[in-house]
Amino acid sequence: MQKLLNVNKLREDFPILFRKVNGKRLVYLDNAATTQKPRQVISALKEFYEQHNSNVHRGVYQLSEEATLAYEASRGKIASFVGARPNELIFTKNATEAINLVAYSLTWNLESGDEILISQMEHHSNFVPWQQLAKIHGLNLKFVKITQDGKLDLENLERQINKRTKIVSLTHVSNALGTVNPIHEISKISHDNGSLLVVDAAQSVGHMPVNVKKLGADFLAFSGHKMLGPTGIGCLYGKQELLENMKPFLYGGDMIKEVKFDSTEFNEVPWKFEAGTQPIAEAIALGVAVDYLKAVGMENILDYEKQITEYALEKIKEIEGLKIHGPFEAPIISFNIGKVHSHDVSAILDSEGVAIRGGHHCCMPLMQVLGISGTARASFYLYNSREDVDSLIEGLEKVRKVFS
Ligand code: C6P
Repeated sequence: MQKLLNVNKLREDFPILFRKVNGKRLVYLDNAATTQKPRQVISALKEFYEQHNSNVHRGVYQLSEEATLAYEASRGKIASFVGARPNELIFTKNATEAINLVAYSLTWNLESGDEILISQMEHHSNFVPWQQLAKIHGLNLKFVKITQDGKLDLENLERQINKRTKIVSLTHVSNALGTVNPIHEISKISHDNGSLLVVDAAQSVGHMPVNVKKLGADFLAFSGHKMLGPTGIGCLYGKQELLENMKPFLYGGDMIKEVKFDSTEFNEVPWKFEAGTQPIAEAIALGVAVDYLKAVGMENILDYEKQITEYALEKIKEIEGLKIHGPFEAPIISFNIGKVHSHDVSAILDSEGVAIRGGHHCCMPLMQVLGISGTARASFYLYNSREDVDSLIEGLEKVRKVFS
């Protein structure tokens, strides 16, 4: 059941939205970089350290048992949020580490000349690991082209995929263009070809209903801090049978069953991939962020973000000399105003209390394809109001005047 979001009520949960920046009301529009945290998540961190702080899976005493229960319960909640089983969800530091984990573990078995297919729109986190591992293992890294309107060129994907393509790794939502890629369709193409599909879901899990089974992902990576959770915690979903056959990424404590002088038996999944003390409080608080998102409803969030993005697009298009990049399929608007550098756009907006990101957005190869050095980017979330959009537009008018 879809319902209208009461944004003003929601905003009360986010203390930071009530501070001032440069004497102005904070208008936070850099949600693709990281989202703000509700009181509930902040309280969960505080409560863990004040009431339950201890290590997990190790202590045979009450505090440690409480921490272990909360940590594993959070894993269960987050797994179910993306349609996975608890043992298919590995806690990592962030989406970047999740992609590195899968890249290191999968490329180990590949042979020289095998191919990996990514795209021109990938974030460096889903680009550099494959590029570097391809060099180490003698693999061929290929790039799906983008179309003029900033979408993934599916015909080009079908032309490039072949029997040597062992891995296809693509972003679900582009952080620089706001494109939503048709992962379900890509999953069919990949699997028909015998390739594994890795999905970078850093920009999707907090913004729309995501179900790994429905998408047909073999692996899916995301970051807690982009979905109301704390920094320092992310997740990798992997199909159980695939995870079971993969080598661990990091070695050390907690990922073992038995260690002898000359050999080690590894723990079961997911713990086989969680070496050393994990960010326990952060993992628990991410579970609280998931509770929050579920209570609001992912369909409602998606619907609201569409409304606020459309409202912003209508207004932003009226600004003289403004060029938008991308197909506006996600709550991300990437643009340039004439020849004004995106950092200048950001700095002037900042003087008005409006926080946006300028630059290459960790997508330098994409910027090369677009023939630009960067863009200014406004990205929205469930707590952004129409008033926030109006402040952005007023700030952009100021930019235009300063540089005219
Ligand atoms: N994008 C942005 O401002 P980490 O840093 O590991 O939490 O997330 C990496 C990452 C991976 N994939 C995509 C599509 C992303 O957008 C990001 C992070 C931020 O766009 C920081 S560069």
